Amino acid sequence: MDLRHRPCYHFLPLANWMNDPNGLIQWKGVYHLFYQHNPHAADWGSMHWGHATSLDLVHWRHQPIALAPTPGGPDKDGVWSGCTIDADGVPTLVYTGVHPQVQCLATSDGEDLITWRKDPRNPVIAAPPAGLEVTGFRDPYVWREGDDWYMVLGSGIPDQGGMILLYRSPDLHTWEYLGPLCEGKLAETGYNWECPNFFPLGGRHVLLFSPQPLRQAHYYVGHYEAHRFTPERHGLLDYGGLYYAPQAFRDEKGRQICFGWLLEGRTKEAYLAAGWAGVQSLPRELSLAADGTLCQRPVPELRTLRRDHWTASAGTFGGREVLPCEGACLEILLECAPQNAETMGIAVRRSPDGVERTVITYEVARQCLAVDSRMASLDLSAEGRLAEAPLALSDEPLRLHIFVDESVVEVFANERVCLTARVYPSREDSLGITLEAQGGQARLLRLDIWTLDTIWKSRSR
Ligand code: DQQ
Repeated sequence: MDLRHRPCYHFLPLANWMNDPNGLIQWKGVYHLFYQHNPHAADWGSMHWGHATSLDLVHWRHQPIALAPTPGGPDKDGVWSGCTIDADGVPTLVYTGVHPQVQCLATSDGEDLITWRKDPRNPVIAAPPAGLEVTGFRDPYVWREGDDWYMVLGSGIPDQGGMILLYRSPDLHTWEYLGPLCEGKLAETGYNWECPNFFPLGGRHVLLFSPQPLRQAHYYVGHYEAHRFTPERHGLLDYGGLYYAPQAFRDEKGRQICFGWLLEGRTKEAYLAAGWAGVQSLPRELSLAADGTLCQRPVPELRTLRRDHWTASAGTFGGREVLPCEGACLEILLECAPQNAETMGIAVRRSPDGVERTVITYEVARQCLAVDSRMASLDLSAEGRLAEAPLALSDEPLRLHIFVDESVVEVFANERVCLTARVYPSREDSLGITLEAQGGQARLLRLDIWTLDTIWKSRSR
């Protein structure tokens, strides 16, 4: 296996393929992260549920595979995405078995959630609602409301668009279809919605979904009443184009925490050769701004990874300034405001001659934040891109919180826009950082940089 470019503090399995986060839960103090995993290759296929545990959302311990396909069973062709619930004290996984797509249960009697027993009555939902032709029927997300359980499933109607199906059950075994929770338009949000999450937040309801074929994670904030959801606000959880299928859960502190799958940004040949593919995003705490915008911030537990610290005094900057610190695993807090600059930002993973670089720039006139990874690597198997996000700043500085982790650059801007890139510099010395402003000067209000520790005890990362 090729260890180059493997992140040090973003979670990933020891080898092979990972995609969606599944079954996130804090059970008796311990955080559990399950995930879509192919243990046989660094490629999507033969879906299992991998498993890892953590006491702090930052340091993870690999656990044995939680669920594997059962030959001849309803999940013979794969154990696809789903959730974990506390069913009156019994840890219960609700997931999709294929093919065809059906909904199944598994329970654990241990407190450590290591061993799972599939329910002999599986599947508990054997087919889509009678008379409904659907583009997909998967990824259950279940919650308790009153005396009943509710489930949303990702789906869509051919030629119409994505749709969320809503079910209700008194006992997790018999399910009644209540109707569509909400639906989208084909031209706007694709033909099939995957991995729905639906939960209350800040007095409203939030729906997360990942529409095919868009490869984006969307959110709606809106109003839920009488089994219907009316969206009022819409946005993307991440504008980098490599973040998909997020899952959110409420932890014991009452925080709504979200992980998402970070795809590779290199060719399939490259990740097959590397022997690993797929990374989880950092855990992000979700909240709502007063206007209903979904806010995301990295959980404060990540500060325990901070090691060497460098800070700059406030002042102005213009042109390109090489900073006296560097690294491939960094946390950067940058606050700046345009004095008369047209663009301002910071470059990371930069080679001394600037041939390799990843540039994070705010363009003042267009009110646009961009992460440009097109020059991140001289290696042609790295698929760099220019990703942009709208970011209107009124009476506030640009506040960037940047996490560089070998091949991950995860950017939080003013707690309301996220943009993640994958970068694969070819040069060992692509570690530098430059502060950049064009067209004039920018005011530097704050710049703190820390090197970050690895979360793994050995180099097995
Ligand atoms: N990944 C799973 C599906 C889901 C998709 C299969 C989203 O359950 O719809 O690996 O990435």
